[in-house]
Amino acid sequence: MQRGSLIPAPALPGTSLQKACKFLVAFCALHLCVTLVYYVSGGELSIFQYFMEHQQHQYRGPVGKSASLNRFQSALSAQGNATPTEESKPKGELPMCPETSPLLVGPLRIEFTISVSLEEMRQSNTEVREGGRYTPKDCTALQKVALIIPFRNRDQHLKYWLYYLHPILQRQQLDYGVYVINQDGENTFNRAKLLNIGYAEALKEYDYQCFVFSDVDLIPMDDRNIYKCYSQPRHLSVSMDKFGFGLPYNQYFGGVSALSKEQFQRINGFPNNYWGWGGEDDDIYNRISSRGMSISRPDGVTGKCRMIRHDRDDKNDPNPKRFDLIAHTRQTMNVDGINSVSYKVLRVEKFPMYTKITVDVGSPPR
Ligand SMILES: [Mn+2]
Repeated sequence: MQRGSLIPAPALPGTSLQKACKFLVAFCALHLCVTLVYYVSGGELSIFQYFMEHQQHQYRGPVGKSASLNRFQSALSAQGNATPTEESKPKGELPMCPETSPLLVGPLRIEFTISVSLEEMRQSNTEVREGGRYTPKDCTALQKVALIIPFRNRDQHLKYWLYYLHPILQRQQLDYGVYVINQDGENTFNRAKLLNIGYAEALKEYDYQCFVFSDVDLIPMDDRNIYKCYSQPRHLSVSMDKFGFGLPYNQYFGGVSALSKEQFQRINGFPNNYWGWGGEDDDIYNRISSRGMSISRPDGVTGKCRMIRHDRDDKNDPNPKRFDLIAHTRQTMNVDGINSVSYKVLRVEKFPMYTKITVDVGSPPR
């Protein structure tokens, strides 16, 4: 005999109140469930990513490897990657970074009156590795970029450059390394040769596909000005405060520029014979246009940048031969460039925020 069916529950007063309470409890439970589901899926979709990664492992090989091993292997397979702009399927466990980084913030306040220290920089950029190397940890970067800075006696400028650029480059989700190419000795400065050396030396360290050549005193004012390579050689410092936030002339290619490995090879790199200030950037422009390429640029707002004001350096006077040299770019570019650069590496120093390569570049011909 079933007890419940025969013995009716005592008729309590307020049955309708009980019903209302039950309904309220049920409603709260439902609300809790919905909130939970929303919270879980809203958390960067991590559940779905985990699910997708798990599936990829099943396709790619035995399950159950440690995450760090998988990451190591994905780094290896990414190194064998052929082209920088390739939008391929995820390599290993990480998906490709998005075409536009979600971390960008747009216009930036850039000032050179604050005090900056390397130690503070190290503490606020904990993911930057020794030698100024960084690799995004949540996705595979679209490009491996070497930043090449020609340098001599500009430590204060370099501090500002590192202070501002490291956070920007990380937000741009680049797999990058910073190389300061330091010209040893007191001979006349040779910017373009230092850039060639930076290209060659960076490639000895890592499979870089893109090279951004930046003066040490130029800081972008907007992180949407991406320090990467494009289908055409890129001029990035298009809107400098020094020139009233515009181009000094249309063919201007100085300051900050980016060339892919292929673009750089195609023009035989940069000229080695420009000693002293000026002309080498115009020579590079001529090399590019004589190979049928054009210059790609950001718009004038995105391309705004600040130059740290300074006096002209010693041993970097305007080069009186520059106009003659530029006139002969087309005849000389096949014999003078990355194919003929001669130098001696004196020191390679790994600092927390950058790699400093000190080189003997020789002296100008008499
Ligand atoms: Mn300058």
